[in-house]
Amino acid sequence: MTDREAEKRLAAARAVDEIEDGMFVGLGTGSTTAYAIKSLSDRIRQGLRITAVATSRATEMFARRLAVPLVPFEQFSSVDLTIDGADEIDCHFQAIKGGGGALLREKVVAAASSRMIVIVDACKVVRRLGGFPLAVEVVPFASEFVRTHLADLGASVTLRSVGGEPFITDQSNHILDAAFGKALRPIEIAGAIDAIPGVMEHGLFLSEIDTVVVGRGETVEVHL
Ligand code: ABF
Repeated sequence: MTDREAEKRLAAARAVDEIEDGMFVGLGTGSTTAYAIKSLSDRIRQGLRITAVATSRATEMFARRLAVPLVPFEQFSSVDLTIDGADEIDCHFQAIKGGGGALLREKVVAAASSRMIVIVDACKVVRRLGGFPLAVEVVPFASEFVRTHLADLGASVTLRSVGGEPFITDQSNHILDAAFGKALRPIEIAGAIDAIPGVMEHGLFLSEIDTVVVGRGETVEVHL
């Protein structure tokens, strides 16, 4: 196991320790959260009683394979505790998420959560956001319109594709990856993107995160 994978696993296990019997748990998307779901599955086999909601079809399939009891989020408006990853996170608990393409459901579940824990390996912690491209989910009808407006905001924009075809989200939308670089001013850019018609969601999480758990070497840091 690489150092990074070991760090992810450490952070994931420490976050799962925060889950209490009877909780309604939000499950994020990505490889770090996959470690958390495996750890949660072990706890469930040992008697922990929870129900969970998945933030993507990929997470839903993975969690079902591990016998994590899931319910459809459509019937709920609040979650006790969500555990999810991030692509970048800074000391203000502001993050760029969306590398995995699940940012819309991730943000809804994060906003519905009484407590949101982000779990990362050490290299995800940055002084300034922007090194990682910001994912923007758009309705296909508005893809070029939004691309143009993102470029006007100073980003280098690419339509996310897989095998030469546009990546399709769980909501049947497209994703534009907007590389703003370290000049990114998160609050200003988030407001500007929210104002562009056709945008469904973006990967700036500026107020949802309560706790950051960082795997660093052989240690784990919990930042409240
Ligand atoms: C998800 O976790 C995404 O928002 C983010 O892109 C991803 C990070 O993936 P990984 O944990 O595999 O680095 O929440």
